[in-house]
Amino acid sequence: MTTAAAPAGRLAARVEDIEVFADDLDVAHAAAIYKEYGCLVVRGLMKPYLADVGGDIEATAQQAVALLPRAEKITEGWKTPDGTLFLPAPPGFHRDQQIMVLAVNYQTSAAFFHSAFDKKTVDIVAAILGPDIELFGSGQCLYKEPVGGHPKHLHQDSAYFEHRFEGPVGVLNYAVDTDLVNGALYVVPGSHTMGTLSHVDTFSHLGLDEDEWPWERALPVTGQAGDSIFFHYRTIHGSQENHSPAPRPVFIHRYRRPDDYVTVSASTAQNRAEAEKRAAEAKKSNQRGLMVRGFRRFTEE
Ligand SMILES: O=C(O)CCC(=O)C(=O)O
Repeated sequence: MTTAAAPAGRLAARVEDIEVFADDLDVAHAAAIYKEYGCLVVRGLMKPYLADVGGDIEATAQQAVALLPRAEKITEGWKTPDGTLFLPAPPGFHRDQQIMVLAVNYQTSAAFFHSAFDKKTVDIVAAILGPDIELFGSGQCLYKEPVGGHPKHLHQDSAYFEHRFEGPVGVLNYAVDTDLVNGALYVVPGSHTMGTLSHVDTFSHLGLDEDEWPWERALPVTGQAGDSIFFHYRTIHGSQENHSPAPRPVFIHRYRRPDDYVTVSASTAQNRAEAEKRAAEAKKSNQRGLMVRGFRRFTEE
């Protein structure tokens, strides 16, 4: 449903317009929604993996907190030896630092890796990107701690990793029931066609100017544990603080064409500006991800 009355960069979509159900999946219809809106909700897609992935997430959270005394300061916050990224904690929190990106990934969790090969998930991605698909990155787990856990301001992933071609399809999966209190994902349907917008430095790294992109321009997607949200890497998205008494983790897979590659990689406005100057030097050859479907043909660079 597209209406002329929609504000710029936003199709007048309701959640029902971008939603399908894993139990009754029409792959072509799901891909058509994604192509029109730059986002797609698939209810129940990751349910089969929840118990195992959730167990690894909680074990990793405990491990990361135990490693906090050994954390080193980095540009984005603090990093513990297991690779977990911490930010300053909200006021009144019982620690000085809170978890942001938890070190659960394909190197640490077989359950997480296994879920990346989910047939229905890869079928949808293949209908979007084509028959040959590689993983981009090692999977990611964003973990909002209880009672104020970090917001992730509205942003486009392309601000962090600009690509040569179509860019990755992100699949963000709710590991717990997620609502407006504990940090539902907001998306801006239709914003994937806007190109990469200028981002500024925020508490949660690169983000859009809040005056220009207030939360009211985005559509919140509440859901149950196991629901998945597909989004184009230029689709504007973000999530607010977790004000519930329990953690709010999500786990994310990213898929791309096997010939696609990062041309600009950044986490701050300054390092983005510097990386843009080197974009033409980027090559595929040192960025080969693991194949989840199809075949990588040899190409000369
Ligand atoms: O935890 C979240 O909801 C934020 C995820 C996100 O914005 C991202 O991965 O780019």
